[in-house]
Amino acid sequence: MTSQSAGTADKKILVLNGPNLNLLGTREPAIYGSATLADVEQLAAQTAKAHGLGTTCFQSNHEGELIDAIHGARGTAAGIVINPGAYTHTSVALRDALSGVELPVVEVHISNIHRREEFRHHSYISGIAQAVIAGAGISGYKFAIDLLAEAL
Ligand code: DHK
Repeated sequence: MTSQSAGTADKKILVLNGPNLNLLGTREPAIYGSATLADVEQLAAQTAKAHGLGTTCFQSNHEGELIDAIHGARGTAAGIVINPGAYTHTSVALRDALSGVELPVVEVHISNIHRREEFRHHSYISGIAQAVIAGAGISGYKFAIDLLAEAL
């Protein structure tokens, strides 16, 4: 679990990373690259700052903790960037939490999930996301924040 904050409370983007993304940098680098979670969070903070926004970054390997973080975004964040990891393909609860807080959501995947195993092709999150970015590496987080900033 990590967290990082910058910027004013009313103009924050919540950047959420799900299970196993704490292993970025060492986990299957041929698929996920060599950047670490700290690199991702720094990129997100820098991108947001360039738009006059702040970030709150959170990673968890536990579904309930991610849901609690989403609930906490209501009234404290202007939008959510989420890489739900494997919960993408399994979690109705995460989808319900995201639609429940009524904030714009951009779903990010470092890898192109559509070029991988069949079980990764379906996302429970995409149906409630404003946009889905997959296969752009960690730049996907930057693109997601650029998009949210444009919409805000
Ligand atoms: C990350 C994971 O941990 C996988 O479970 C997803 C996603 C893909 C990614 O590409 O960032 O299937």
